[in-house]
Amino acid sequence: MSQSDAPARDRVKQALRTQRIETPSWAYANSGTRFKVFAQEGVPRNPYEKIADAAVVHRLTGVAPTVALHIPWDRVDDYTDLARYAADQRVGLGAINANVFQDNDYKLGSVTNPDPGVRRKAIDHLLECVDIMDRTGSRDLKLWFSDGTNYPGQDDIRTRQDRLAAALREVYDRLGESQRMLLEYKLFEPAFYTTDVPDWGTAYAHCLELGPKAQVVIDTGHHAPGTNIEFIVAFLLRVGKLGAFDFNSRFYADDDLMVGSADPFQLFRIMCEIVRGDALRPEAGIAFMLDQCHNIEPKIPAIIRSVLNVQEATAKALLVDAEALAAAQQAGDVLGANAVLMDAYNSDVRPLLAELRADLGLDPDPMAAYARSGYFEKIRAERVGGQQAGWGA
Ligand code: LRH
Ligand code: MN
Repeated sequence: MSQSDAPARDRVKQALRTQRIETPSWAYANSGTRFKVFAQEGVPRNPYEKIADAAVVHRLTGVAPTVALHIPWDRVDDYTDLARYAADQRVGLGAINANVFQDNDYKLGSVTNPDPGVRRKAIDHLLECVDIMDRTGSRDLKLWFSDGTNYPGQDDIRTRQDRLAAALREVYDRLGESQRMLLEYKLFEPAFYTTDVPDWGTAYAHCLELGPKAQVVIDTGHHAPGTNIEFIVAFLLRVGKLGAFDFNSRFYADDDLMVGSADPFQLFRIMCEIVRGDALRPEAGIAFMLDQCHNIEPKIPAIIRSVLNVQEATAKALLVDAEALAAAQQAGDVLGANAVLMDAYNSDVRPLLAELRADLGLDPDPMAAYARSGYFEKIRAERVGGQQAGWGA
C-alpha cells in the first residue's frame, strides 16, 4: 500500500493518533551495570523531577502521556500530591512496579523464599503497592520476581511454585475492580539455574489460574536468543492474556537498550501482530511501556528516540496491505506474502510521521526540538546538589 494513496495515509495517521507509550521513571535516573554506573549531569533527584522530564518527552512526541513508577525508587510521602503534580505537567502516573529484588532478606527469594517471614514481608510490599495504586489512580500493578536458584538442589522447584501461586492469589484478591496485575517473566539473571517465572508459559499459566485481572507482560529483553517474540504476542493476544510490553532491545541478554535500536525488524514484526490483533487502540487494554537503561547516552533524547522508534515500527505495520497479504497466504504464495510485509517494512514512514506531528501542532522533528529547547541546559544548571536518583542498589 503506497503512502501516496491518501486514504491509506489518513487511516494510518488516525491509528497512530491513538498510540500511547508509557515511559519508565527509572530510565531518567542514573543506571549502569555491575561494573559501573556513570552518573550524568542534570539527572533527577526525586520522582517529581523524573515526572518533569517525562512531561518533556510527551510535550515533544504527543504519544507518551504516562509514567511508570517503581517502589521504593519513587517512594514519596504524598502520592496524591505526586499525581496532582503529574497532572499539572500534563502526564499521568502509570503502572506501579513492585521491587522485591533489592533487599538482603530476598537472597534466597522473595515470595518463594523458604522462610515464611520473608515471604510475608514480600507480600506486604506487593500489597503496599496496591495501596499506592489507589492513591495514584494507576490501573496496573507490575510484578517481576528475580526469584530463582543458582545450583541444582538448592531448593524444591515445585514448592517454590506453590509459594508463588499463594502470594499471587493473596495480592490478586486485594485488587480493586478496575485494577490489574501484570506478571513479567525473564529467562535468567540474577538467578542462573532456575528462575521461578522464566518464560511466557509459566506466566500465562499463573495468570490463567488467578483470573481475568491477571495478564502477562512481555519484556522484549527477557527471552533466550532466537526466541520468536511475535509468536508469543500473537498467541497471548488470541487468548486475551497479553497485558503489556516492556519495550527495549538487546544484542545479547537483558541489555535494556533503546527499543528498535538492536533489531528494528523484530519490533516491526511485533507491531504487525498488534495491528493484526487490532490491539493498538487504548481500549484494547495493552500497556505499551518502555523499560530501558541509558547507561552512556543522554537519557531524555534516548527516550524520545525510543518513542519515535516505536512510532516508526507501528506506522510500517499499519502500512501492511492486509488484503494482499491474506490473499497471498491463502494462495500459498510464500514469496508473495513475504513481499507484502517487506514492502511495508522498507517504506520510509518518517515523512508521514512528521506530517502527523505537524497535524498535532508538534515540531516534526522532536529530537531537534529537544536540542533547541534548552531544557538540558536548564536542568543541568538547576539540579546541583542533593542525591541523584538511581537504582539505589
Ligand atoms: C527486570 C525488569 C523489570 C523491572 C526492572 C527495572 O529485568 O525488566 O521490569 O522491574 O527491569
Ligand atoms: Mn522489564
